Amino acid sequence: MPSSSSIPTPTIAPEAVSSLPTQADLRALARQAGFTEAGIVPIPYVQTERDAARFTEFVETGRSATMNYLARRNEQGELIRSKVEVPFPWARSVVVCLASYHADAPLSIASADAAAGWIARYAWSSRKDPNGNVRPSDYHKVLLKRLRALEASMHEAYGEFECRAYVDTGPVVERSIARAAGLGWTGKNTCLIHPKLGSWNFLAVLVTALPVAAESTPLVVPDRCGSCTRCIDACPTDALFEPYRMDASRCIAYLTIEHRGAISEELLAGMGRQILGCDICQDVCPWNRKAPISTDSELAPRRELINPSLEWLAEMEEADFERLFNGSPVRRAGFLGLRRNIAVAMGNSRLARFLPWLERWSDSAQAETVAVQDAALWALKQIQGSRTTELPPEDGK
Ligand code: B12
Ligand code: SF4
Ligand code: SF4
Repeated sequence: MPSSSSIPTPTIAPEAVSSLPTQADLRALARQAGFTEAGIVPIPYVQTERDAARFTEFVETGRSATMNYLARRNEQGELIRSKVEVPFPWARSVVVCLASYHADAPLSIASADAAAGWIARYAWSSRKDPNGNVRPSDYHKVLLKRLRALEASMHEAYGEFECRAYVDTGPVVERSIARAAGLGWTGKNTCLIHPKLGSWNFLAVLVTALPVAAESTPLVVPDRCGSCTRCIDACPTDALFEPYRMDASRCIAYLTIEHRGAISEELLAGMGRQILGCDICQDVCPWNRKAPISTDSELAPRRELINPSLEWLAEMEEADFERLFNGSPVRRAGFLGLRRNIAVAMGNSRLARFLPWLERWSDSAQAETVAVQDAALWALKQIQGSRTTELPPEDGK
């Protein structure tokens, strides 16, 4: 199994674990399966109802934007994701696993070439294939494979039990459960922050019908944000409109990855150079400063995706996009979604060298979608507007 952090991995033989899972047993089994950290939480947990209320508020106030899967209800009208018990009435515990993807690479907030875009850190991942070639990797696949290995070792240790494995896509609010499992606190930026590993971590869960050993209730990590408000102050689109609360419809991660179609003009300037996802509220977080660098060989950064040149990305045709991003989280934005985002970043760069692409994409005969065309027209205005202000007045005064 790939090692995923500098913390030494304890080994454990399945026959050595107790008859019901304890925190220590599960942590050891999860680390053997390749995770950085893990915890197990009984279902329901102490703050189940409070978290359900928070999730309900998020959806009912429209903050889930067009992510309709978050707002799905069952026949009784309950929000399916509000509590683990709603989709899984048989659940007695959730094993929450964490995998660090922190890379030794610049932050998005560091100074960079104005002609470079930003792809969020989580999407840089790669692995080497058996021939030593670097291939894009996607945490969904990588971690699901590890969850399956963990599930198998748990069956060996505890016998047969109902179990579901999810990375991101299951009907559960992973960060709530991770917090309840003692893996960190919810930061004011809404991310799960582990006291040693920071927030550059993926989450993966196993919902199980196994009760947790009575003496092994997780210790919840207290909130350590204190009086800090760096993430809120740094968010360029005011998506973090209050501590711990996000309006996803304003979040650049949502706009660049999940949102289809044109982006509201009001938000375009704030998007800056982010072309896929956004790392700003984590880059400014002091808890990420000392986070150890991950050595996970299946989540290794692809250097060409760090501060990528917008020109390089703009030259890409759909076949190139497929070749570069097949098997990568970048693919979720889609070729034309990424192109729309590139046009916005070009506009925000104010660089005249991007005019040829923007002119082509803004031409209705050549633009492939209204979203790309709209973004290109807006970007042209930004560049042309800033050039006009740079010119001396015509009468020479
Ligand atoms: C939808 C979604 C998004 C949406 C909405 C994000 C959001 N804040 O809800 C968008 C597209 C914007 C997004 C962005 C990102 N995402 Co996302 N996303 C999800 C997904 C699929 C569901 C999240 C969800 O249910 N949100 C609903 C809200 C209510 O949940 P929440 O914000 O976690 O709410 C908690 C707190 O805000 C808090 N809370 C709410 N109200 C209040 C009020 C008070 C007073 C207090 C104290 C607390 C509090 O309690 C809630 C429960 O714990 C999860 C995977 C999953 N199945 O859980 C991944 C997930 C959350 N995303 C993840 C990642 C990596 C990202 C990005 C970093 C990617 C990027 N770089 O672009 C950004 C981070 C942006 C950010 N600051 O959150 C990771 C997070 C890992 C971590 N360490 O936190 C997850 C867990 C995926 C995974 N399997 O690893 N994401
Ligand atoms: S990811 Fe970016 S846009 Fe979203 S809340 Fe954080 S700083 Fe704001
Ligand atoms: S930047 Fe500050 S307020 Fe925001 S999550 Fe980090 S510690 Fe908390």
